[in-house]
Amino acid sequence: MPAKHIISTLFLAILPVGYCQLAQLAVAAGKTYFGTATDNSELTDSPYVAQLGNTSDFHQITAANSMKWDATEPSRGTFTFAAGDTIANLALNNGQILRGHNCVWHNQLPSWVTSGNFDNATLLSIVENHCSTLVSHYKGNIDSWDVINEPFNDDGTFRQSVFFNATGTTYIPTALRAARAADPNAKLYINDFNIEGTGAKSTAMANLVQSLKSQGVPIDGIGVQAHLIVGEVPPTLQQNLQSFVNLGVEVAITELDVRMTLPATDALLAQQQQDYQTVIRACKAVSGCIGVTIWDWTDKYSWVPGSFPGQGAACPWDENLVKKPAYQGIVNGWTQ
Ligand code: 9MR
Repeated sequence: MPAKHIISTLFLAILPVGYCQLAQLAVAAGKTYFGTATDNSELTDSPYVAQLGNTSDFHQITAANSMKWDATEPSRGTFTFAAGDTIANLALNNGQILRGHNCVWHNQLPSWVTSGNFDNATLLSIVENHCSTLVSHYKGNIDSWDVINEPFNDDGTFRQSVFFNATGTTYIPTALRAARAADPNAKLYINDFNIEGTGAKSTAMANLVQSLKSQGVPIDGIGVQAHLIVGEVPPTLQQNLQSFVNLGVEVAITELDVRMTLPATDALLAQQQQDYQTVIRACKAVSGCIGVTIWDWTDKYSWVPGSFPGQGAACPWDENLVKKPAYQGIVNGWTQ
């Protein structure tokens, strides 16, 4: 961790609990960070930017889109880092920890990757070059990278992505090794959704991590996205986080939000408060759960309504940047 982060972390740790906000409480609970995703298009909104830079609540950020493949290598061998750099510089200026998201994902790929009909060896060299160049560019600035994003189907089989179809699972160690070589100090993660509770997909993730470790492939963490539904936090969450940690890796909650069917009623917001509290408490209880990131902090910029019509209100602040009961749920999760 850069010296700036160590100093801000120490500062957070000595504040009395009554004055504390989300990041301070996370540190007081022994965690490395509490943070949020953000996106470049949001950075023209001054009140939004002010709260984004409030390190008492957020001392970690993730770029929601601008470090993805379509943003960073839109044509083969041509790398564009301007948008990603904006987020990286914001983090640096604010003294916030930065998470890299992501190197290899089936989504948000440029068409030269999806339609290239590359053979195994060529696609592996493309994956290697992409990860190596991306991770090298941000070397020293990024604490953890989601090197592999969403490799599984919900039944625990491997997703039939362009990478899997050409290389089987070989793209996974190729990407991880390239990332390790590019920035030996960054922690390397595999990140997925619907691995919050126990089940086929979580078992598949555990088996993959175990197999990578037994082959000496670098892997440091499992990212549990936690795009959840109000009233449906899996009861096995804490147990599942612990079983991931027992594999010899750390875990992070990387993309937390809790959506509901609109309109948001008092009862739904109260349940959402409880759900946020349950998730935070589970991370608190598992020492290898190192931090939590919410997938943006305000409903104003949540991805949910765009992907699930009729649903939303998933974040701890509402569309007017006002704290919802969910905020108190996070506070309670860290403190109780
Ligand atoms: O928040 C991101 C949204 O702006 C994009 O339109 C979307 C495209 O798929 O990706 C969102 O972020 C996703 C993340 O990268 C991976 N996990 C699921 C997230 C929500 O879709």
